Amino acid sequence: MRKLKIGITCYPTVGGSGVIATELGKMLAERGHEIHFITSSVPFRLNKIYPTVFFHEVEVNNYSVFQYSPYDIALASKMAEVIKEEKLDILHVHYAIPHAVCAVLARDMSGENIGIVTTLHGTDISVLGEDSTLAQAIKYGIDRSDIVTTVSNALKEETYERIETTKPIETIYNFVDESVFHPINGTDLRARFGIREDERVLIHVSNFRKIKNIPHIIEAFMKVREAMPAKLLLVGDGPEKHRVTDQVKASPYPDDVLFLGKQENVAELFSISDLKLLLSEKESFGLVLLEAMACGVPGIGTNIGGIPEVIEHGKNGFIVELGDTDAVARHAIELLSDEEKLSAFRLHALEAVQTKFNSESIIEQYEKLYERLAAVK
Ligand code: GMT
Repeated sequence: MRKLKIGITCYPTVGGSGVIATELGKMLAERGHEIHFITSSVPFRLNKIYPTVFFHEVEVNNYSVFQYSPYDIALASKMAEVIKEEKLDILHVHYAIPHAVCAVLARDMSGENIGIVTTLHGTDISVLGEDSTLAQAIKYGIDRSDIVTTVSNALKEETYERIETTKPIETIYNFVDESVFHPINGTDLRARFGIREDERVLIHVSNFRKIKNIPHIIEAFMKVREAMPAKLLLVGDGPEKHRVTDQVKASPYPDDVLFLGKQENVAELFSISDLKLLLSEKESFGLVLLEAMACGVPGIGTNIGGIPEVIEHGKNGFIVELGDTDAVARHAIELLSDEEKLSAFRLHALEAVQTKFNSESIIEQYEKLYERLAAVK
């Protein structure tokens, strides 16, 4: 296909949407496209130099008359500048608010007929879509984009339920960089954390927000711990941390829960784990589940949003109803006490990453969208 100049905007410092946008940009650059990140800071996963990846910083004017600094206007102006100066073919924005709206404004400002692709990631619909002050702006961003994608079919359905739009929406699943997320052998991490040979390791990685339901994870883990020696690794930080710490202190096995805080090399932590838990009440996809699966770790997740599209129940993990910590514990104990079954689940998890969520085929799906759009622009 012809090599394109693609602008990418995302939240550069946190969250799965920023991770996907950055990994997408890196992989597109490796396939010969020219990538222009238009963001407020260098995306945190952009940790290597690529000759065809450029960063354009959005700077916000803090003029004293502003009660609130106008980030959205600054972003749209920067987008318009980059569209014109770099002669972009496509602007791909991740997360509807404010990015899709800014992209539409930037197209107008630049006077160029640039193609806009908007990828919805989850909370931009499931949380912000509930807010009446934002719903119209989300609809506007969706309707005025040329192509809209979601990261799961569940999110597509939810978008139609919450936002009054008839815009065709396409699902393109998330992916991981398989050169980073793969089983890492020979690590002495288990020993360094004081995890004994006979102990099973369960892991949860998140931003510790309320919707992640970490209290259910602790509850389920304690039930597993009753039945077998095990440790729970809690990776991440966020608003629920204090509540969770108190819950663990009051639990029967406080020493078996390890708070690791924010970590960079989560692939190493997944690689010493046997089971990933994600018991969220909202989750459009659950990228962390896929990261764990890529390291050969099956997951237990709630029957919520896109989670059942990632975990195949009874094959590479289990799906449970929200709040049913007995079911989580039952499935976990069943799996963790059967070495043969656990190995089969591990293999199926790896297989799903290589097939359904294969990064190359997912990048190709995005390329096909860009190609389609560039042809009519
Ligand atoms: O909720 C998060 O963990 C962050 C959030 C974000 O906007 O970065 O994640 C959303 O996008 C991810 C990448 O597409 C998805 O894997 C997460 O499931 C989704 N979070 C929610 O829907 C709550």
